[in-house]
Amino acid sequence: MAINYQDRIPNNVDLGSNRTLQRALEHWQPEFLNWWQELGPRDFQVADVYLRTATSVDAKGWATYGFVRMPDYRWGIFLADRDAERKIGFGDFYGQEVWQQIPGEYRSILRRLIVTQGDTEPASVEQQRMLGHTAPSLYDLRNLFQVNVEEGRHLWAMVYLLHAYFGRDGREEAEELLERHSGDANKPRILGTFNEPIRDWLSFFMFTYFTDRDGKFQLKSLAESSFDPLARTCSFMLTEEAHHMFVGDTGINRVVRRSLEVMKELGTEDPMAVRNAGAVDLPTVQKYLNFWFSSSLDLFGSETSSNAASYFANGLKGRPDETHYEDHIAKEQSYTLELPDGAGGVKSEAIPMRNAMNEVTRGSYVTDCDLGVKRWNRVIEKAGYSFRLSLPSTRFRRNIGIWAGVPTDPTGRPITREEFDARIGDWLPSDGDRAHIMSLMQGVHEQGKMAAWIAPPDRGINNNPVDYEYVKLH
Ligand code: BYC
Repeated sequence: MAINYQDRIPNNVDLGSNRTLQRALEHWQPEFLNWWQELGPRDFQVADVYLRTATSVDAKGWATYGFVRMPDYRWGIFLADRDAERKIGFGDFYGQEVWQQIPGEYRSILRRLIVTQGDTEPASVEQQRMLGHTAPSLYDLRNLFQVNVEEGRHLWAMVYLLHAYFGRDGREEAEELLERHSGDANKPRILGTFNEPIRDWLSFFMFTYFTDRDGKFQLKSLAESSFDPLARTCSFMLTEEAHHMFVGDTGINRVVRRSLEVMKELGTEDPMAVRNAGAVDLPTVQKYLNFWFSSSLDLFGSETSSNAASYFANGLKGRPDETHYEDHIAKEQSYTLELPDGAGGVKSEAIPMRNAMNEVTRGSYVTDCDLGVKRWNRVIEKAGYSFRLSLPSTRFRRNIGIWAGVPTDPTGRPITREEFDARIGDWLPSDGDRAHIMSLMQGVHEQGKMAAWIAPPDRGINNNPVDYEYVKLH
């Protein structure tokens, strides 16, 4: 369905026919724009950026490219087309008509889910706001801004639902989405990872690989929702999300490739030599990976969760790719968890499957994360080196769930707190590692140039060359 760009707020939900809703959203719009100016990408608001904008939600028209100043980006409300035949795909209401309105008893839990999802979107823009200055090329600068404007649009997607379906409570929540800020001591963002600073591009690539991938799995779970407008919104958001993970995947690949080139040139694998030559050594890549992967694992919530069980029972939030499962009721099944036994060991416990839905989704996420690690390792192997990157155990450095605060090594073996503290610098970025990465962060804003710590991408955007002027700075 085509998107109406004549309205002040582009949309394909026939906003014009609901004057009250339209006015409420038009009231929120300037607050969003103020937030964007204050906490969006710092200092690049007058640059012309080669951005893609959705013009329809079907496969052909959703990506149209052109130069846009970010504050003029057409943020809007786009839902995937409605399937009149769609039925609830899991839980206690399996097989019934999906809901176009929210049954009263589920209002508050659904609002909490939508607010939590919505909170992450502006949070990520805030986290990344200083990165423009240190971009390794115009190609990367453009990708950063593409990610940022789309996260802004994902905020719009959730704000539309809050305004359209939750009345006054929803309007208040929409305001608060612009009042909490990443890392703010008094009003932080809701989920832990979204309060972590992103000061360098290695962290940005790790975030877009690991944290945006949490987004993928959470959106897939919500795209299964019995509340049809939420499902349709999330389905369309997923098409935009793919590019964000591509930025992370290829970004890490390019850092690794450059590291390997330097190792070849120098004839050594010595991390210090690689650093002195102005690249990122592979052990540091592993430490950043450990940090962002473990933080992103927490975003799935506790292994055993009565919230997750009731989301599943009510059909509000399912498993990603629910159709791939045989039993959509999941009432009789159990799931075996491995948890700390309180005496430095590990024990097994069977819990009802519905309570384990966070863990099920986390498991699918880990499998997906590993695909990229395998691809990066193939690059290292092809270059003739024996170093391998790997995902740490899901028990490692957890802050949420049954392994929260339990010291383990990256293989998941429980260890003492003393050993953990003594070895932390081998596993997570130390001050020295961070200082080295920061020392590499010198912006390269000249057309056709690339920072020395990262290899150029294989291809440019939308069939343009890599050295195209993706951002016109004035
Ligand atoms: N940090 O039963 P529990 C994305 C809270 S990313 C802090 O364990 P539940 C994106 C939890 O909220 C996708 N708090 O978990 C990526 C709950 O608090 P309340 C974002 C945490 O409820 C990159 C309490 O602990 N979308 O889109 O089953 C760039 C007990 O909860 C954390 C969603 O998350 C944490 N890590 O599941 C831009 C989807 N983990 O409510 C965007 C919506 C848990 O009792 N959210 N808590 O005060 C949800 O589905 C669920 O809230 C969670 C937690 C999966 C997060």
